[in-house]
Parts: sequence; structure tokens; C-alpha cells
Amino acid sequence: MEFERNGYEWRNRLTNEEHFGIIAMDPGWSYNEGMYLDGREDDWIRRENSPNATRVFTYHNEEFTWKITHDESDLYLLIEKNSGAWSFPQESILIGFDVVPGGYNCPGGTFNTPVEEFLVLSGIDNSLMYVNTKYDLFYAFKHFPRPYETELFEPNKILVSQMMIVPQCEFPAEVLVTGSWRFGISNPASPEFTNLADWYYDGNILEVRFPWFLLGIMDPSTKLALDYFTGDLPSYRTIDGISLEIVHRSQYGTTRTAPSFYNWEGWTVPSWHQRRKQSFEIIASMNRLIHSSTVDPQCVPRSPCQAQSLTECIETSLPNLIRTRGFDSIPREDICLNMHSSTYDGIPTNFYWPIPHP
Ligand SMILES: [Ca+2]
Ligand SMILES: [Ca+2]
Repeated sequence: MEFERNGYEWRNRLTNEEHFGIIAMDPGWSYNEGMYLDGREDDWIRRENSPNATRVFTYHNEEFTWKITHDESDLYLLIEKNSGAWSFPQESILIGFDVVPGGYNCPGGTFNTPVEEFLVLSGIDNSLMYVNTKYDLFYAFKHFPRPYETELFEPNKILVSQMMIVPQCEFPAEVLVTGSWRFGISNPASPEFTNLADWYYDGNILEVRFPWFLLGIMDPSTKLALDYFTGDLPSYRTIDGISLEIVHRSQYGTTRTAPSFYNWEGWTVPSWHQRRKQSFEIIASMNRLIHSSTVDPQCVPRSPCQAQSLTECIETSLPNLIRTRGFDSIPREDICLNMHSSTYDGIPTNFYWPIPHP
């Protein structure tokens, strides 16, 4: 029987629309098939030892061993130092991506091939992914004129909401820098888990993951990539694979790897498994509280939130209170319950809960 493709055979980490709810759909048919940023190589070795798993490409030079693989959501890179541990910001790593013909080698011929994007890992707080402005989908939106220079790279960014002009009022566009590379552990089994992590290192192991869409891949299951713009119009091409280069800068100088090619099989059925987000248990706790005997039927949602900002409420107040004092000991009046269902795995947001009076 033939199934019609519905266009959702991969996971785009750059859209919130695929990530609502309190159950995550992670790539792989089970947790053990997943790839995780945690400074450990066991996920890579599991793949290498499983004949039916997605292939791992391995390269070596005197300085490093590096490996590349992928799943329905990301391209993964592991760089293992042959001696010594990683030490940022005393050293830095550049990773250039050659996705389609054309591009620029960067000043001083940083890369051997003309790249469309490159990542600079300089430290936990200042690592950024850059894209050639001629290749950048961001400039396909009106109100943002594409820069004239062909050799210009800018941090990746995404338009969250268009500029709106209504009579006598103008709302500026909201732009998010998606190239800001977040340090953290993406392994749900870790107490430090964050699903927003982009890279992590521990000892001599460094792991990075690249959302497909950020690399210009419009659909990894059919290997469709964005091509350079012709005027204002984007064009597309099917690619065989991607080439990447690693540049290492340290007090001992600069070294470069040869371009490393990675190609993969397209697919028609994405693998996935369910995982309870951290918010699952928080919602369950709320539910238990609300259905306990302390509920006042007259209670109303408190709004606005008591925290200084919604971000503070979401990221600090409630999780910290629950973590440090236990849910039942929190004074009911102190609980800010302005929540949305979010792509973030922590406290969920977007709907109001009635707050029981003490
Ligand atoms: Ca790992
Ligand atoms: Ca190129």
C-alpha cells in the first residue's frame, strides 16, 4: 500500500507549533535509540554497534576524532580530543557547513570550501551560529532589506511576529536570535536536562546538535535544501549530503580538518517515542491540589502574575519553590499560575488555574 506524504516526516526544532503539550515526541523508537548532548559517547557507540541504526561517519586526524550522525530533528557532531580536555574560552572551535554550491570561504580562507553557515564555539555564554545573508531565509520577509554584500555573515535569526501597522499605531517586528548557542545537557535522564541545549562538553568529549532547518535543510527526509536566492525568491535543490569543516584555535595556533562529507538515507516513516515532559508532573501536582478538599469554589485566577516578569515566573519562582520547599508547603497566595503550554520542557504556561485559598 502506498501512503501519501503529509509533509511532517521530520521534526523542526525551530517551530513552537510542533512542540505543545506535556508529552514530548522524541526521535528514535525508544530512549536508547536517541542521541544526547551530555559529554558521553555511549549513545554514539550504541549506534555503531547496532547494524540497523542510523550510520555514524567517523573521521580522524592527529588532534581529533570526530563523528557525525543524524535523526529526524538534528544533525549531531562529536569531537573528541586525542589528548587533554576541552577548555573554553581558552580555545575555540569553528564549524563551517557547505550545503549547496556557492558561498564564501570567510576572511583569510578560514574554510577550504565556500560555506553557507558556520558555528563559533567560544565559550558557554558567547557561542553563535552565523549564516551568509544571501542564503538567509530571514530576508525573505518584507520590511527587512537583504544586505548587498555577498560576503556578509550574520547570526541566525527568526521572525517571531511581523511588523504590524494599524491606524495611528505601529508594532515593531519581533526577532529572535536562533544562532545563540545554548550550553546544556539534552539527555532527559540527567537532572540537569534542558531541551533547549545546543552543545555540551565534558573532559575530552564535545557534542553539538544542529536543527535541520538552521542548516538550510527544508526537509531532511527528502534531502531538500534551500538554495541561494534569485532576487527576492528562494529556490531549492535536492542534495546528496553536507560537508563540514572544523577549525580549532588555541594558544598553539590554528588547525583545520579536511572537509568531512556526510550523507544519509531519506525516509518515509519517522521514528518516535513518547516522553513525559518535566511539566507533566507539575500539572499532575496542580491537579491533585485543585481536586483536594482545600479548593474554594469561589476562587478566581490571580492575574497579573506576582513575579516581576512572566519569564521570572516561569523559569524561577514556581519551579524553585517546588524544588526547594515541596509543592504542598508553598503559601497558596504566592503561587503564580499564569501558565502556557510551551515548547520548553519546564513549567508549562498558557492557561490559568484556579488558585485555592488557604
Ligand atoms: Ca552523548
Ligand atoms: Ca557552499
